[in-house]
Amino acid sequence: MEINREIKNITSAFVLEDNLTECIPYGSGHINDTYRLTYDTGKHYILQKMNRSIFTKPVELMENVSGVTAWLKKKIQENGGDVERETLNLVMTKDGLPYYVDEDGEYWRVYLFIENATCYDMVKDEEDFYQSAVAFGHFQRLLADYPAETLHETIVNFHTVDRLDKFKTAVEKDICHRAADVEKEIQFVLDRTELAHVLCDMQDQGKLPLRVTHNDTKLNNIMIDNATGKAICVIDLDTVMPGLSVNDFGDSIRFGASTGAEDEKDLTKVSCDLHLYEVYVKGFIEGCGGALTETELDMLPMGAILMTFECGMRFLTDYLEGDHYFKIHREGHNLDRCRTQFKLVKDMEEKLSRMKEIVNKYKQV
Ligand code: ADP
Ligand code: GN1
Ligand code: MG
Repeated sequence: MEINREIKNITSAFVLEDNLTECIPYGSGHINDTYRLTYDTGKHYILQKMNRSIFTKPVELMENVSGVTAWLKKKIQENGGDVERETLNLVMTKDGLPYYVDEDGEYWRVYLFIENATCYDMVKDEEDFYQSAVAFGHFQRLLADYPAETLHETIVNFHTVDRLDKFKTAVEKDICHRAADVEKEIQFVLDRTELAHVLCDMQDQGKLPLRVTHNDTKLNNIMIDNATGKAICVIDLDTVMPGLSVNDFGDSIRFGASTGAEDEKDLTKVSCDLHLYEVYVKGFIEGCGGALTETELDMLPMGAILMTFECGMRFLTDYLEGDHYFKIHREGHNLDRCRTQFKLVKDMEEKLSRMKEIVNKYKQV
């Protein structure tokens, strides 16, 4: 990407080196615009334009990210770890802020680049998946005593039954006239409206504790060290909010224990791999180090089903509304994504008792 005046202006607002030689789009996230900066010293940074239509409270969001990364830094230091690789590190602006607002009102931030580490979009080696499980579990544990009440709810009702209401509205409005073509998928949701209530009800009844959660625990939000194969850093902290541990577990299973990509068109390739599920259960429970309650452990399989259902419903809602939320790279991309999620839900519903047995096996260790 040509280093245009806009990028030069933005980067010069931050405390960075002088001679920027390259700025290229980077990664495969659905939400933010991410770039890798290279300076003539060879040093890299991550530059991100935060998605303003999704993150409507960017200042609060950056307060969350600053608070959580400072907390993690302290814990990593206490444990003798490498603070520049084991957590995200924000680069400040020359005005001492963790973000820069450009002339158009867009919010930008810069992170130190974590070198010699990779984010994987699919499980190629089950050890990577195990590592991501330990890392997300460990993230839970390190933040178990973080004052969760000081975190802002940056996206209100992120995992609640409100998602179902939004879906129903999208079907009723049908602004793109797409509903008639996806009757089967719509019915799939309507057949499971009770499912959408299960975890919210338990939370309301105080059966599941509120925790600091990541809310986007995909395998590609973990950086794996190229040399050691160990998960070193949990990234993408935009959705860190108070929430449920079972949702964090569930999102990892939805993405990483699937035998197909999130947008696979050939649904015969998509199912929940129980071996990978077991690998993750083991790693997550180990990483949490006893931080989860008995009920949380019992609800892990339900978390996997529900998060997959919710994500499929979100993809379908976005398809019906004209693909304004998730970035798409082809016609019908969100519908393809929805279909993989519903295929997984169905498969997990059939495998539920086995999924429970697997949790029981590790919870007794
Ligand atoms: P999105 O919310 O759009 O998914 P992410 O914050 O996950 O954005 O970043 C997108 C990609 O950029 C990641 O998958 C990863 O490959 C890369 N990335 C993000 N932060 C860093 C970092 N600090 N060091 C190296 N690569 C990073
Ligand atoms: C989005 O930014 P990314 O690609 O890591 C989304 C998640 C979804 C995910 C589906 C803020 O995550 O909630 O689960 O896509 N992030 C937001 O792949 O909505
Ligand atoms: Mg990401």
